[in-house]
Amino acid sequence: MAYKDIETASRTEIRELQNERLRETVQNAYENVDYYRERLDELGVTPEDIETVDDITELPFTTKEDFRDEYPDGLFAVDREEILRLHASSGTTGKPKIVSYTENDLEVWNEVVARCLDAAGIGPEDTVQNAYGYGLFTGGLGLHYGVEELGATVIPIGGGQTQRQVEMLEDLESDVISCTPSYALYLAETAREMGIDLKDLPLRAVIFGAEPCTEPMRAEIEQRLGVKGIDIYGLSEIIGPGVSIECVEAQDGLHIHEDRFYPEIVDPETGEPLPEGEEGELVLTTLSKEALPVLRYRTGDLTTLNYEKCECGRTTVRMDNVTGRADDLVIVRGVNFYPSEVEDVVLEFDEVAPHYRIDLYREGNLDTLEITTEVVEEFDGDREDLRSRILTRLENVLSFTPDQLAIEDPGGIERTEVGKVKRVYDHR
Ligand code: DLL
Repeated sequence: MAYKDIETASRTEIRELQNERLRETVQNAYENVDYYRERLDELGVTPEDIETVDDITELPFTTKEDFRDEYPDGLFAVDREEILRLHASSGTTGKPKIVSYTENDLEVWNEVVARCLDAAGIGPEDTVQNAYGYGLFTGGLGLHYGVEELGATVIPIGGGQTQRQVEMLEDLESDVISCTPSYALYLAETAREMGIDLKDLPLRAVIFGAEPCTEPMRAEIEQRLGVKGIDIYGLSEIIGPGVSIECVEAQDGLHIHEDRFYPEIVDPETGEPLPEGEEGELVLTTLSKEALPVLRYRTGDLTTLNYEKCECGRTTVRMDNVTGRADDLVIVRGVNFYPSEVEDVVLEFDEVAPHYRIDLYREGNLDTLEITTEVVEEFDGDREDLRSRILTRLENVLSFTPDQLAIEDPGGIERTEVGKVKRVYDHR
């Protein structure tokens, strides 16, 4: 059952609401953000030109560079007095992107996260152990207030303290845990070392997100934790977690809260809109943000959109799971691949653990690729034979031979206890 009527409204009703909210958003951006007013003036576009979402392509894109250039608050549309909270996005280089929320923005955020949890089959009777990091990262507080909004119980444990997490899962009988997919696996490993099998606990779902997760990786999580793995998506620039989620009924794409965020798919190279169903870069426009209205944000995330009605009854558009970003593309000696392709191969082999790293070096003028994975505890076979079988699969999938494939002992690959996992190390 949908939390809000809008989730099952007709496409016409959804469109009407989007048109109205888009007009308000453009007005807000034009009147209150110098940056947008200058950009629109340059393009000769006035807010009156944008009547419906069909006119959205007249608007300029916003990029992560714009956030950096306007650091810290050049994109804000309200005065500091009206801002209740600031967060910052997890950038690894340069200045972070600072994002802000009015009282109303926080209410919207709580609402969309609560709607996500509801779609994931979570209700007021449930206890959610929130293992996303609290602080500037939007994951912790974003999920936290959504759980409370829904009327469920939240355990604000945050990231890390993995043994404590396992104890809490056991002692407080948490029904759900929210964390990154890589952390879910680490949790299962730690539990095992503590002599606890998570499958024996009441835990029934993991709300994972903030990182890509391939289907084999999801299967691994579900099997090791004895849970359903539900994918939640979001980004700080747009709101944080809560942009979209899979419904528990169909788990066939992530329902976007279209009354709050307007999605488009564009060609990552040219920025041209792509026909429905084609894979490209997700572009999002906020439809009701006050403090930080964002027009056509280039998320960098690759996905497709599906407007068919879902078997859960929701009529909102669904996006595919994001397994890669346009800028994740690895290019080695002219060959292109996404890390998710390596992940798929690694997970085909029961003899290796679902952990890997990719190292890129430059030797002279030559790029080299090293892949490292590790065997599972139970493995007692011939490592050389295993290595050559994995290498053959990698050659098939990547269409060239990695320069090195290392197979480490169990635990050989560093785990990420707090924050997002890093799998690609480009030393070039
Ligand atoms: O990661 C917000 C979030 C927190 C989402 C908790 C879900 C759960 P940022 O730190 O700004 O915000 O990073 C946003 O992370 O553009 C994607 O590249 C990636 N990402 C987020 N969710 C998913 C997902 C949070 N479900 C960036 N699948 C996004 C794949 C994801 N990638």
